Amino acid sequence: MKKRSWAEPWKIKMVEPLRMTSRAERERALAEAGYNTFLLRSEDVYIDLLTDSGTSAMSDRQWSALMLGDESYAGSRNYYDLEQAMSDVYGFAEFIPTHQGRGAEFLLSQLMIKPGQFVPGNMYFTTTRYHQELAGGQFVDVIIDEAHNPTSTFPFKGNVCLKKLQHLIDEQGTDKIAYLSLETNVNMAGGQPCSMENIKATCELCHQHDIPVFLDATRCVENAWFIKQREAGWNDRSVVEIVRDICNLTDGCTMSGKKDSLVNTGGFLAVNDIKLAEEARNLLVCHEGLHTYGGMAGRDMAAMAVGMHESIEEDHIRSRVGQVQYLGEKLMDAGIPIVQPIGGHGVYLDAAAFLDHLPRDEFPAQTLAAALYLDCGLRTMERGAVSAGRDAEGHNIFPKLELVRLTIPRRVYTQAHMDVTAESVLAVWEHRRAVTGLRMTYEPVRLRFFQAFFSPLVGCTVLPVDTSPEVVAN
Ligand code: PLI
Repeated sequence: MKKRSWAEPWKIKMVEPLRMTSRAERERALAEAGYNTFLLRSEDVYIDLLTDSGTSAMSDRQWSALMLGDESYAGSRNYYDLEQAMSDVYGFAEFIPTHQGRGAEFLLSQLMIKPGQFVPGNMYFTTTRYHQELAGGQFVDVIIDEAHNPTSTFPFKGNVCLKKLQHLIDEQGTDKIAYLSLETNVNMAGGQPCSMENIKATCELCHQHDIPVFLDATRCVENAWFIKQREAGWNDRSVVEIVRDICNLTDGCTMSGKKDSLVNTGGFLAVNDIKLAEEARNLLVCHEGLHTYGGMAGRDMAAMAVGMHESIEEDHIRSRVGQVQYLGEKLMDAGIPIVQPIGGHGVYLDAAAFLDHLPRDEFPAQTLAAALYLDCGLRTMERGAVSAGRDAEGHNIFPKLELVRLTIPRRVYTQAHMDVTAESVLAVWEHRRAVTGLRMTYEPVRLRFFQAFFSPLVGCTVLPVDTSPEVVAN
């Protein structure tokens, strides 16, 4: 049968106008933002690929649900609907709503980690590791080596290395291990999935040693899609069945609803152990809110319950991941160094290879994100040394992966936006040798990437060539 083009399973009902800026305006905005894309005003951004977190376009069904928000302080109807949706999709026994993912990470870390314990995980995530350390724990990376190699095309680069995990257990003993933190579709590795085979083997090994496994289910639906596409024997199973199969192997999860669940805010902790749930609810009321809203408004919970069900519709997830693949393939075809295979929620530029004339202490990824903004107002995010922060001795951590993430919000941008994005990356690629580095001039103590300031090492810009596009009608 002849292959046909496909399009998104939705049409656009409302638009949000975007402002086009001049190169002079962008230079000014970037300097005011200390060369940190987190500090730009969104009105100075044309295409915003900073994050897929909280940036989804909601459906008309979600907007309608919003109007049915029950804003009672206690026992909101929307809480029970969301609890039911979580049970339908993820299947855990106990549901604790939080304002967003890091609220759940705080609760889990405080309750499960004793000071001095280790928390193995398949690569760090910034807020997750922060909360583990705040509770006195120490993160240990047990992801497979392929995950640290941007050019490896291994299809499940999110997998846990069982040897590394066994080594930690043998060396430290089970009492020193709080739990295993298992992230699906590993963000810092480039949106790379874990295989079902590896999840099963990892959970078996942990449970043999009475080590609980907590899932970071933030992008579990995207991971399930990759299992369905890439892992032998899973193609006939639905995405929601695969999500349930993953969750059934674990003891609970933290979740940022701002990603897979297609809402602008919200999250939860879900566990099977009733006693742990009770302790979490006790802590929740001190930090987030009552256990029937946990920091969310009733209308937020209503929209999330609908979004959770929409997230597992196969046409949705095919088109969501398909759009990311479209952009990734365009960049790969043009010879741009990106993390392979193309991830589920974004395309990650290998900034160390892209700007291979810059030393790591001139922050190539931060610099590349700044240069991309200057070209046409494209906003991206550094995911390299600045995000990694400092080690216990205060030295800068230089992770193997020095990346710039082009993160695709769900249901927001069109194929033409993807084309413009690819052209922008290509324009900077063509002038990459002219790009000069940055130094950090202000460094916050915690999660420094959000608010750090930088300044150019040479002259007053990182991209001395004006690559601004001349816009033509097609
Ligand atoms: O931003 P939160 O607090 O709702 O969620 C924190 C969080 C936890 N785990 C993972 C894998 C994340 O990706 C995550 C947040 N990610 C952001 C903000 C991102 O831009 O990727």
